Amino acid sequence: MPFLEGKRALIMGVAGNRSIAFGIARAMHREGAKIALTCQNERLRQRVEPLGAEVQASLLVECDVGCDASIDGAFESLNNHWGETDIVVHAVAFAPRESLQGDYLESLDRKAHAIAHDISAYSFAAVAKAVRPMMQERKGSLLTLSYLGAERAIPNYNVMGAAKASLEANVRYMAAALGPEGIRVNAISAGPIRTLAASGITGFRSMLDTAAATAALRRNITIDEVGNVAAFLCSDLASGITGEIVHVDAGFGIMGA
Ligand code: NAD
Ligand code: 0WE
Repeated sequence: MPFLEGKRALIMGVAGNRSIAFGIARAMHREGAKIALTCQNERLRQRVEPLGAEVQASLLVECDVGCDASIDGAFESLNNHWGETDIVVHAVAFAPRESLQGDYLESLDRKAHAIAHDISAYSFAAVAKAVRPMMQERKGSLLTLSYLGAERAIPNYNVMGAAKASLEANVRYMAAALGPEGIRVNAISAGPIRTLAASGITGFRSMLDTAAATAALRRNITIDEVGNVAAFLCSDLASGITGEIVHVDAGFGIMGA
């Protein structure tokens, strides 16, 4: 019995077939959810359209979360499309590339800090605000993606670590604010995966190798493993879980050395 039958899920952050958001869309589709997607811009739309077809997405709308009007426009489209919504997945992050390498303080500036927090943390709460009226009486569920760099100082992750810490605090405050309406808010803290966002990060290959060598399960994780946990967390099977950060990292984060 598929466990997301009758649920409507909006998934934000598909950029290609390796995107974590795409793994989540596939798992949710398999479990019977109806899927709508957002992509960042016109340019990505071409790449995302065929992926949308794979998960029978009934809507693909552009949404740049750095822009209030774009968020409003996307959720207006969603409201016109199917109105009430059960699930929103936020799989979006960005910091200027120069800030993701070298000494934290050397590469830090006010603008990079603001952008990282705006796109990677604030946007999750902004999206929650936009979808809130569409989730009334629907036992809604919101999910975002974090990384261990929120909790530990990971070389080169730099300002994204601060932004992910903010994102995880947002999960708790949002869960507290939306709990009385029956809306749950959680995050998956995923281990490293080679996606578009990871390509071009200096030393990513060796990071993957180290993670695989150290993790309790002695391997890395896949977008499908993240997708399965995401589908569970956004389903009624997880009705008692909110404000939680679930690690899907093959047991890397629990190791002491
Ligand atoms: P990805 O490149 O496939 O996805 C990142 C998405 O963010 C893209 O779709 C991109 O278009 C979108 N985005 C960036 N700026 C945006 C904006 N202004 N408006 C709208 N969308 C915007 O990479 P991914 O690894 O699948 O990343 C998804 C999430 O998973 C991110 O939050 C990332 O931090 C998180 N994460 C990734 C890893 C990893 O190792 N890949 C590990 C843990 C967590
Ligand atoms: O959250 C992320 C990466 C998010 C990301 C990626 C980019 C690359 C392109 C944010 N902004 C940008 N900006 C760009 O211009 N991850 C969890 C993957 C990741 O990124 C790292 C990692 C890991 C893991 C960067 C340094 C060290 C480790």
